[in-house]
Amino acid sequence: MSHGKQFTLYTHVGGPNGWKVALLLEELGLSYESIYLDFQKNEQKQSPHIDYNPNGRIPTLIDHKNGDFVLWESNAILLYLVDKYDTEKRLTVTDEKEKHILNQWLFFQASGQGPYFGQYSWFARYHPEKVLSALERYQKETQRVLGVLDGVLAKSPSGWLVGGKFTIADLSFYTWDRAAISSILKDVEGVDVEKQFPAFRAWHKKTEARDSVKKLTELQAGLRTQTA
Ligand SMILES: N[C@@H](CCC(=O)N[C@@H](CS)C(=O)NCC(=O)O)C(=O)O
Repeated sequence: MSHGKQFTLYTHVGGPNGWKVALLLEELGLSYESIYLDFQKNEQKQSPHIDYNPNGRIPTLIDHKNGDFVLWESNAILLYLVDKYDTEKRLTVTDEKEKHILNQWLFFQASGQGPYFGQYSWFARYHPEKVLSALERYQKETQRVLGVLDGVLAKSPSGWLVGGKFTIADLSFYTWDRAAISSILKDVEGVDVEKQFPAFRAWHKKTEARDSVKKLTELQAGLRTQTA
């Protein structure tokens, strides 16, 4: 076991998918050590990380109290953690239909939100050429996804996605939504997230106010200044 912590989390200072897992570990009060990989050095594609995760992308989690069990894909990790360690089922649901709805949101996040928001970041920061049509496509797709969430949340009496409470479904969207607000849609002419997607914005703010989120946002800001 590494330094007596139950989990090792391979992650990245800026990567939204890694912070999702850290947030749930915080929510569940589980102990973990984060190893921040350097993407500039391509550490995610090298040993030791690649030995655990053949996909070479973060996050990867190792559970030392469960025979050094290794898991990757952030939403698979969220499901594992609530299944095994959320004994009171605080952050998940138990009703059969609601379980499927929770999965629906996790799949939508992993296929419809993360990749599109992530592709925007790739074209904005790393792609060698400036491809305006690609940037516009991903900005439009980001707005479309926020519209889907806003429509559903506006009709939800609790203001949460499933089960009438905050669950891993809500948590799974948070970190990429933060990127949408602070970066992807920030300076887009004619776009006002607050006005266009009020139910989405209210939902995002409720998550933002959680202790786990406040703690890790502060930690991330500190790490960013160290690595800047
Ligand atoms: N579907 C995966 C996506 C993982 C992913 O794209 N991670 C990004 C960081 S947020 C990454 O490792 N990028 C580095 C690379 O592609 O080499 C998940 O949810 O875990």
